[in-house]
Amino acid sequence: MADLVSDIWNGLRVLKVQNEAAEALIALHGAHVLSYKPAGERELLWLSQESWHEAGKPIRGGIPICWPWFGPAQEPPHGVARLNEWTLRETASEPGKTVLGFEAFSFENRIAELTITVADTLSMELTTTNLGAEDFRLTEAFHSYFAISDIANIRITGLDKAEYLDTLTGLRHIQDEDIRFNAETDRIYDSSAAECLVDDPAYTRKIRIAKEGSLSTVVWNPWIAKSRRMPDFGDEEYHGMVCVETANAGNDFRILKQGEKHTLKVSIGLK
Ligand code: TA6
Repeated sequence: MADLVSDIWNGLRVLKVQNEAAEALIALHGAHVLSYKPAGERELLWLSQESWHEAGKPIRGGIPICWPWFGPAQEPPHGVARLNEWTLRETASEPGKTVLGFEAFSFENRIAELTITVADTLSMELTTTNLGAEDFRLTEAFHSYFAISDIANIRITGLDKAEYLDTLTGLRHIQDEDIRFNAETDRIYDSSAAECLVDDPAYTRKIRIAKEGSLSTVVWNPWIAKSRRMPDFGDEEYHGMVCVETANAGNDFRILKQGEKHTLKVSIGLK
């Protein structure tokens, strides 16, 4: 059975992966994972009903690739990788595993090479190489949006006692216990290699987010006012999503000298 077919989704060229372990949908626009569903389980990722689906604009939801910078400090926010078309270079299949390798994406003197593995976990590896003569300060993230029963019902575990920057106030704090949500939350935990769980009792599941090459995790829910300010985000959609982003952000930036590489890896699955 062909485990990989091309299709069109909201006018975008997509790759549909279906194997014994899972199914996934990946747009070539931004090499953007839109959906990941382990066999017999409900969808793990969240997509906005108001998302844009066009060149030059980011898809709202799934796993945007923020590269070669993270955050709004530079234009466009979260870099250029998620705004451009990527090219599939090769695939490899075995029972319960489909591996997709993409052509290098280049921007100025840096390249990003991406591999996505769809199996009983979803893995993504992004390797940056600095081809320039100057040192390069890399920030990046897999900006993962997870589908949840309700933001009031869930908690994020794994970051207890971790230090974080509250980007809403600019103040730094130490996390006390699990992360729960009762307001806009936008935090960069930038000194932890820990794996996190999205613990969702109402969905009787725990989504596990493990990582390599990262000491930072970004946790975000826009809550009410910010949801209303975003044209590509429904006013009430904040109830059903949470971002747990696998990053090199905040104080966890990486300096790549000429010829140096850095790989950021995330593995997402059910505990
Ligand atoms: O997730 C962290 C964050 O930087 C938030 O501040 C918020 O802006 C979010 O990313 C979404 O950014 P975007 O550019 O995709 O609207």
